[in-house]
Amino acid sequence: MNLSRDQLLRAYRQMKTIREFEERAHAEIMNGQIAGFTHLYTGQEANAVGVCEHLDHQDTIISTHRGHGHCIAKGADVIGMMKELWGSAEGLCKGKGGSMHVADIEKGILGANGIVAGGPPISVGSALAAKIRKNGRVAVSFSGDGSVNQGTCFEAMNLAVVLKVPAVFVIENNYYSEHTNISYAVGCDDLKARTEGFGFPVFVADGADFFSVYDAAGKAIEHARSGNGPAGVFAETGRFHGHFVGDPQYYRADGELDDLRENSCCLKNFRARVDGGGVVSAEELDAIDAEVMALIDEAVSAARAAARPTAEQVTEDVYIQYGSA
Ligand SMILES: Cc1ncc(C[n+]2csc(CCOP(=O)(O)OP(=O)(O)O)c2C)c(N)n1
Ligand SMILES: [Mg+2]
Repeated sequence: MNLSRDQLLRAYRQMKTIREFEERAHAEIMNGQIAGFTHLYTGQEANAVGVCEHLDHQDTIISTHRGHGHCIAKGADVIGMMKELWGSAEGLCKGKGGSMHVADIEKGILGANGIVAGGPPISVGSALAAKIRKNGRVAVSFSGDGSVNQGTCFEAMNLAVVLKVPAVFVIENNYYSEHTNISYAVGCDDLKARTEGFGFPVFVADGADFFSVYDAAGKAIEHARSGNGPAGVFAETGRFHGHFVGDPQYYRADGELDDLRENSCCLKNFRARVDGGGVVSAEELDAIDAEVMALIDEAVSAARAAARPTAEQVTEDVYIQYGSA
């Protein structure tokens, strides 16, 4: 695959940053330091990074309730995000969004989104804006296996084809919608085929493998950017934590989580893939690990020390102008 050394190092750093952001957020929530409801993305990092490495700040993404990874992959400031989780006035959204509503319009991050399948229709709007303005941008929505049973998702996919807009629908199949397995919740055996039934190509990826996602996403994004209308990416993936932090996960099979961490870890897979290739060394990846850990420590210290919003600030920014994004 045609990836430069810098691109490889950057992709690994992004995945590692998401992993450690999530693991630390998990620990801080369990310690009672972060309030609110949180869904962790750990295990799915290759999907966010494999897609967003094809995008720049002009392109847009719309995320989900499990959105930290998508936002970091798209370039959100990690310290600002940690402050946001802490509910600080210095957070990316002044502490008013929290985990499920991180957004950064300047970076093309139209927001995490607590409504399952709320993202695909927004991405069609953003893609329509790109088509009208002829600016070559694409609009990506991330959503889960649970989202593809929602009417909003069907409507968005159909409308994207009808309008022939540069929308890319990334479906992350982690096999669960809350606690319900896909085998119970989805009425057909082939979600890819069902999605293609709307009339656009869908590229399948192994969501534990950055290179697989990067390849599939590259084809989908190229298709959309070239004016051919929407495309999809369908990634098989696994989440290492529960649906939400605190989920006892009684619905998991014995050994399922251990197996996921052992055999479906994108960081391990990345290391195995580049090992011995002579382009990136294990020592360089170790150095990145250390830098990421230092960044996450810095983010937590900064979040702990950051100012809380005042009572007067509660009514500020209730309505906001989003500019041209
Ligand atoms: C419209 C809507 N219905 C139900 C919910 C409750 N809910 C929150 S997350 C979730 C499951 C989503 O599953 P999936 O799309 O597979 O994403 P994942 O949690 O696996 O990342 C549900 C049903 C919601 N937030 N919005
Ligand atoms: Mg799911």
